[in-house]
Order: sequence, then structure tokens, then C-alpha cells
Amino acid sequence: MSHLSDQDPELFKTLEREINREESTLELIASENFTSQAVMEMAGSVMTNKYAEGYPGKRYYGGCDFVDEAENLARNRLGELFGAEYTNVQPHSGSQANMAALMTFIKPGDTVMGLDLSHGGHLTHGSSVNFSGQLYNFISYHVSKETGRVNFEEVARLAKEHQPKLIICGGSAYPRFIEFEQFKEIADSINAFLMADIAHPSGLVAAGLHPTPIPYCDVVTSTTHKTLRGPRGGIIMMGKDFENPWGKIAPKSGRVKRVSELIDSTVMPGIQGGPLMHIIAAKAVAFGEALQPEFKIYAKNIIQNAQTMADEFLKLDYQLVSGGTDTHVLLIDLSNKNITGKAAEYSLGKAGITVNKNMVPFDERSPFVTSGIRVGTPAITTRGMGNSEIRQIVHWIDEAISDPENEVELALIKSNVSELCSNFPIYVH
Ligand code: DSN
Repeated sequence: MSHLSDQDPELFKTLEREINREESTLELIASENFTSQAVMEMAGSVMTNKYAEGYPGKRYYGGCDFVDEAENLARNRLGELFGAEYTNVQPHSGSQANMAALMTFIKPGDTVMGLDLSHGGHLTHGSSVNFSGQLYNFISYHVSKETGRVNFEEVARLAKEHQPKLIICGGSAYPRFIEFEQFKEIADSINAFLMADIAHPSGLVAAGLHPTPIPYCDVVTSTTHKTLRGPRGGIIMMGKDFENPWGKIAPKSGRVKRVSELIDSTVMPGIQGGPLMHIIAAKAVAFGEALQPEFKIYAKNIIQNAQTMADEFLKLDYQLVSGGTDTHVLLIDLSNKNITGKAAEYSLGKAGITVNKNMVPFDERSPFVTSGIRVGTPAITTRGMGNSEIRQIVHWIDEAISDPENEVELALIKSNVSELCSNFPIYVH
């Protein structure tokens, strides 16, 4: 018996049900993954007990020797993974990493540009219901209708017209490589800062299979739990640290601070208190895994699986935004399939296949209904699935989407899904 089952059988049963769900269904949410047992061991460890406000060597609490070791390992491994001189591993999430980066580089009311949420951006890139859209004057750029890729003519035109202080590139439903170099040219032309949010492809970047933002961007943020396959959390990096270029936000007296010091103090005490030391230590474990040669093979397989999936969907007359993918994510426009994203998500759920409804560029439906679904391969690739499983999965998806109210058919797919999953166990061996 585990401690949890002894003490709290009710929650133990909930945990068992979640383990069973993860083991027996197909996880195609592009932002999810299955982290290793080693990462979970650290995330569930006594490091959760420690208060450690501050940074290694400069804490506001005693007893920090070992959490300092863990945070230093996390920072150093992350720097090595991405070739970054500065790293901060304390943000609790990607949203908090973005908040800290924005609050360091710009002031409330400043103009910023980001990819529209319905075109593949992220809530923190200027959505009106998010702090970003409320504190800053965000101007959204879009993808082109013809190509599904960022419309750089529009980006250049909006940049010239609105003179933003900062441009964000990256997003959460953009199937193509992020075009850091083109963004850099435009940012330089108006003397704006360039920030990359690589929350989605960071594992592919770490493996050298997606272009790196490091030489082009002033600041780079990411989550740690998507393609990077670590614990849930956020990070901030800079390729090179530099001196504060804005006299106006430097302290009125005293020395000019380096940007690294400004980011550190925006994260803590600016927007966070005590860091989650168990998660920071687990990030260190995950970065250690991502530095191993096997991680490159894993990342290569993620992309290969996504491309096989794209080919199979195209054969079945599905419309893929941008016509395919360079990464782990596919954005499928279901407009020609007589089903909404919401209904597809629901029926696929009944068939044991988990996806999320997603707006597609120029969508006329609301975010609660949508015309598309987003599908990703990081989690099923972690299970070891490859080409033949991917082909089978696409056929099941097509069957469910073609006859979404056929409960008997959906139940049959679910049972076949469960059988397939039992051949690719995640944690239960
Ligand atoms: N919610 C994440 C995603 O699914 O992409 C982004 O924060």
C-alpha cells in the first residue's frame, strides 16, 4: 500500500483513474508530454519543503545549500542546452516567464507586437482578456491566408506604422519554424527589442532540429513541459547579457544594472515569491536528459511522426493550415468536414483520442466552438509510437470525425485505442 492509498483512498482512486487515462488513451494535445520517472521523483521530493526566496548564494532564508546546488545545476545545464549566457529557471509557468520578460523590457502603456491568438499566438501575446492585452498596447500581426505562415509584409508595415518597443515571435499553434531572422531584420529596422516565445518547439530547438532564437533575440522564454519533456514550468534566457540600455528605468542613483539583474529582480521579488525548488530541481533533471544523445533521436522522431501524420491527413482530404508542418504540431481546418472543432474534440474523446479544439486563421467561429483541432506528436512519440501506429491513428481519427455520433463505432475505436496503448506502456511496466 502506498502512503496516499492508506491516508486518502478517495484521492488515491482519482490518481489511479488519471494514470489509467494516460496509459489507455492517445494523447495528441500538442503541448503535453510524459515526463520521466526520474523527473517525477525529483518533482515529488522533499525539495518542495524549502523556502528559498532569492537566487543561489543570495537567499533570504537559511538552509539553502542543497537547493542552491540544484538551481545552479538547472541554470548551467539550461545554458549549455541552448548556448545561453543568462538563464532564469524560477518562473512557475510560461505565462509568468512572459510576464517577467515584458515587465523587464517595456513599461505599461508601451506598444508591442505579437501574433494574434486566433492565428496561432498565445494569450500572453496581447489577448484582451490577459494581463498582456490589458497592460500594454498590443498590435497583432497575422498569418497570410494563402500560406498560413506569418505575413512579413504586414509585420513590416505595422512595425513601421506603430513603432513598437518590442516584438514577440512564436506562439502556441504555429506549425512552421519560427522565422527569427526575418523578425530580427524588422525589429532592428525600428530599433525594437525582439522576444521569442519558444514554449512549443523548445525541445526541437535544444536538439538542433528547429532554428535557434538565441543569436537573434534579446530575450527568449519557454515552458519546460512540452517538447522539452520536463516538469511543468517556465524559463527565461538571453544569448548574451548586456547593460541596461534604457536609462529611464534604471535606478535613479547607483550603478546601471545589467539586463540579467533586471530580469532576476522582475521574477523575484517583482512577480513571484518563493521559488518551487522541487520543480527547479526537476527541471535540472530534465535538462540533463535533454543533453543526452537519445534526446536528439526522440526530437527527430517527433518531427518525423508529425510529418507522417500530415501526409496521411492530406491523403484523406484534410486541410492543414500552412499545408503541413515543420515541427510537432498540426493545425487542422475542419471546414470541409462538416464538423466543428468542439464536436470533433468531443467525439474523439469518446474514441479515446485526446485533442483540443483550436481556432484556425480567419475562423468565423468563436474560441468555444472553433473550426479546427490542434494535434501534436510529442506524447505518443515518448511512448515509442512510429509510422505504422501514426497511420492507424489517423484512420481512427477520420472514422470518428466522419461519423461523430455513432456511439457504437466510437466505442469500438476506443477499445482498439486501448489495445494499441497497452503495447506502448508509459509508466506501468
Ligand atoms: N496552453 C498551452 C498550449 O496548449 O499550447 C499554451 O500555454
